[in-house]
Amino acid sequence: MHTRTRIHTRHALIAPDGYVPSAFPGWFGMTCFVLISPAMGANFSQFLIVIDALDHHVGFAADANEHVIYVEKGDAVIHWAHGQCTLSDGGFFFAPPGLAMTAKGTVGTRMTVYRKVYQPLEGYEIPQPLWGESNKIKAEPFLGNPRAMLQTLLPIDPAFDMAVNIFTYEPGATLPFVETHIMEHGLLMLSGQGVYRLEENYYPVQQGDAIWMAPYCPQWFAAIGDVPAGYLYHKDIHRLP
Ligand code: UGY
Ligand code: MN
Repeated sequence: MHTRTRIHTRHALIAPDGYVPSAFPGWFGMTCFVLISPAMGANFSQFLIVIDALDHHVGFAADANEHVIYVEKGDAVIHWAHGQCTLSDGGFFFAPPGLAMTAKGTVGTRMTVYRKVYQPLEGYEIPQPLWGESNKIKAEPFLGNPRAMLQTLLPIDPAFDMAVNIFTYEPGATLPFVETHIMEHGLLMLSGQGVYRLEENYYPVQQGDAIWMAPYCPQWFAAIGDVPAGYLYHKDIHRLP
């Protein structure tokens, strides 16, 4: 038997061939895979939720965690005490800490959720709920390379302690150097394929794979194949260590 999944102390590649769902009280009609979590040493969690039935429930209580929901495919309606919004393919929602919410989707909807304890910043209000569509967010060349385009989904504002970005590479494009940084990443391959360097390892990766990069995990990516390689990732930002 074989799996591409690798779990190390400073990084992990989690391939769909090994996914096993979790059960949570009150959640039904969906499948939830906790792909990354503090149980592996991360400072955040990354869930993949797939809606299986018309009658389903996915809910998050009001606690110290902020959440970002990204709809990879399908439709989702997010409800909270004072509002609601509808997301479709590429839609995203930011829920500040203290916001209880539910997500209702059509059958087959795939959502990624980032969940992390929010770190307040003196002098700044906790951000309000916010949502948008990634296909309306301008892509910028990464460090001047128009073949490696970056979209920044959340506002660049010190009140946010998390960035959620989409990186899209033309085949053959690469990260320009092996990055080593304090910021942690949780990543989902949205399209295409490539080779991810994590510490001293080079992994073939493809659509559907998730990756955890702990702080200071040396990282590099090269896109290969016939179609652009895209990934969604989160990054902790704007707070002194
Ligand atoms: O934002 C980043 O740190 C990004 N360049 N890292 C990555 O794609 N692995
Ligand atoms: Mn990085």
